[in-house]
Amino acid sequence: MNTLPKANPRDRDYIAASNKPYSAELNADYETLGLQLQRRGIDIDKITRTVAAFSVALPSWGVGTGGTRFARFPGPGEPRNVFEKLEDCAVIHALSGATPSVSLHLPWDRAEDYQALRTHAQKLGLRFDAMNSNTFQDQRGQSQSYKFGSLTHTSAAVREQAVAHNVDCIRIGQQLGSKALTLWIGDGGNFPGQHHLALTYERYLQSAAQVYTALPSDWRLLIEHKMYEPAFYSTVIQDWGSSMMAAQTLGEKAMCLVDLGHHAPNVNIEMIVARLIHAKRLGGFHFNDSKYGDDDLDSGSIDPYRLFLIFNELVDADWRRVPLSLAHMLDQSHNVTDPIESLIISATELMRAYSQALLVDRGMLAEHQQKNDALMATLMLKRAFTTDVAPILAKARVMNEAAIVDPLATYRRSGYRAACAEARPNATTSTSSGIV
Ligand code: RM4
Ligand code: MN
Ligand code: MN
Repeated sequence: MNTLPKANPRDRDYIAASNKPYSAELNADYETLGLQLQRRGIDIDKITRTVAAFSVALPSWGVGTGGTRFARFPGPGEPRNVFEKLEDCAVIHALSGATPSVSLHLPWDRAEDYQALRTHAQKLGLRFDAMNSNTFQDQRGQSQSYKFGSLTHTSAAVREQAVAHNVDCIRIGQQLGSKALTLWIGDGGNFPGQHHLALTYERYLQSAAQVYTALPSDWRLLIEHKMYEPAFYSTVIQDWGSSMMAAQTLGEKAMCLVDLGHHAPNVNIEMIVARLIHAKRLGGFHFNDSKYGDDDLDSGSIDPYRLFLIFNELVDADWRRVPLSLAHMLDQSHNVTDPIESLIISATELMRAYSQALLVDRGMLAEHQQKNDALMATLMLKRAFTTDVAPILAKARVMNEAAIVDPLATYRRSGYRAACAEARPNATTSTSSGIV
């Protein structure tokens, strides 16, 4: 394997050559697992096909090195513009087989020619997922400041500017073939008394209604809540209750988006998911992980069981034939790793959690629940979670075009990062703090 030349990881031949040494091993492992699952009444091929059909959108801002409010330590060869971000996203998709779409953030991803951007994406085999607006930073040339809020600001002029920016995001998204706008605002206060809690929410509803009105008929508005940060005392859309009431007030195109990192530690997120499914307002996810107050660690890196329990709710809804149409996206900040590597692994972790959730024997689980056999019920989940599904994941990648057996090793061996460092000589060297 070491004799392979440095190569473009998007090259199918390179991927096929990388797969070759593993295929006999994989077939043997897959067969063994298939027999084990058969004894549990599970058809492995059915699971693999379902997992292979899973996909998650990449955050355009995730392919650059992230930072904290203290510092940012950029890595070599970072993408310098949205076109280069898409190239990195295409590498992630070629290797993971699970990330065919990209979510853009404006104005970070502003381009002069959106048709050209769409064509570029098509050539790379990518499409555009939800658009993300940004009214948590001031933008060059704008007349009003968001220092004290945007859609909920006390000043009508600021609110109008924030609404106009969101409408602009929709219009640009239409040119790109996107079908959703994700609305996350940082609005909120740092001091008790700073904001009138009730009136601020009312202003949110009025502004959000204007954005909602601008949605094309086949678009959705995904409302994202976040407990705190940048506001530290009273964030306007701080929880799923505020988000769901807003969605219900706005109309049926408005749905709630759950960013896993936007909750207090130990919050039972899978229950929030279950409630939103019940209310028919679950619109999608921003996947990541967290330990304390952070919201952007790699998916599955801290608490893979929680990730599994969330997927368990989704699979359960499917089992009960509750229709769901979800926008899945990774929303992570990679401060100490190569972002491409983190995103490949994160996409894989989602597929792992999904596969494990598909292994739960739901009939048996329902029986144990009915009989109040708490221990047997919880063991049904543990049994699925502790199954090593690696052969399913590898097979799903092989089944997907341009999929591979060991994505990370193949990426590293290709020398892509070093090639980027040469091809992108003027990548940002800024060491200032920041979210991206
Ligand atoms: C926020 C939130 C948004 C994301 C920004 C960059 O915490 O997660 O979804 O757009 O960060
Ligand atoms: Mn998010
Ligand atoms: Mn976040």
